[in-house]
Amino acid sequence: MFGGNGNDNTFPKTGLNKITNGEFIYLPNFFSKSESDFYLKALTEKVIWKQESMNIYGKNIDFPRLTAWYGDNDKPYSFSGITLCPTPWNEEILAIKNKIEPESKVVFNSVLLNRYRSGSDSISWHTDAEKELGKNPVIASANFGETRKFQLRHRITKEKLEIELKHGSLLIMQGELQHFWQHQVPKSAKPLKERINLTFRVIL
Ligand SMILES: O=C(O)CCC(=O)C(=O)O
Ligand SMILES: [Mn+2]
Repeated sequence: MFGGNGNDNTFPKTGLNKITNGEFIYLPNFFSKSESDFYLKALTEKVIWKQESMNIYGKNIDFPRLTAWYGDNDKPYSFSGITLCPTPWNEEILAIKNKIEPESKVVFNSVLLNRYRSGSDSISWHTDAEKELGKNPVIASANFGETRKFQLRHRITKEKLEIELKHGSLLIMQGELQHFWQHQVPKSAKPLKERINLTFRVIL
């Protein structure tokens, strides 16, 4: 069962949510419907999407999603056994960045984009706690397209929380969250449309 500190009806709250060992800001209608429709189309068409793969025991396994890495610095970023070099910002991604920065109180220098083509695409349990993100990183996650479940799991207590990330929502993860909680977007057996997620980060 996924809970929310014992009270499912009020979780997550719009705004700041403080949980054990971390906090996040949840803004379900951060982007208007027309802005969200515009960004979904523009990002689908203009982003340079890549099918990355990971070598597991000598076999190349495709990631179950398409990815892209944009940013203003030339420091490569490594995760899940791959290293990505940033593509320079485009107009739409910069506009999204400019809109979320005042809310996040951080100036981001890079963004990882994930494109989930259907319910078969997913991202499995992980933290965004690589050392180049520093201690207690602020990560702002913008969502366009299909609603997907975003699940959090405490690394010690195994407590689980779930947030539905819908078209136009913004989730800002901060505090100790990345050090104590893993997160995932699970696969779904339901037929689901495309979803694009952008996680803005500061690479030190
Ligand atoms: O798609 C999402 O909501 C999460 C993506 C994510 O966790 C990541 O890219 O590190
Ligand atoms: Mn992540």
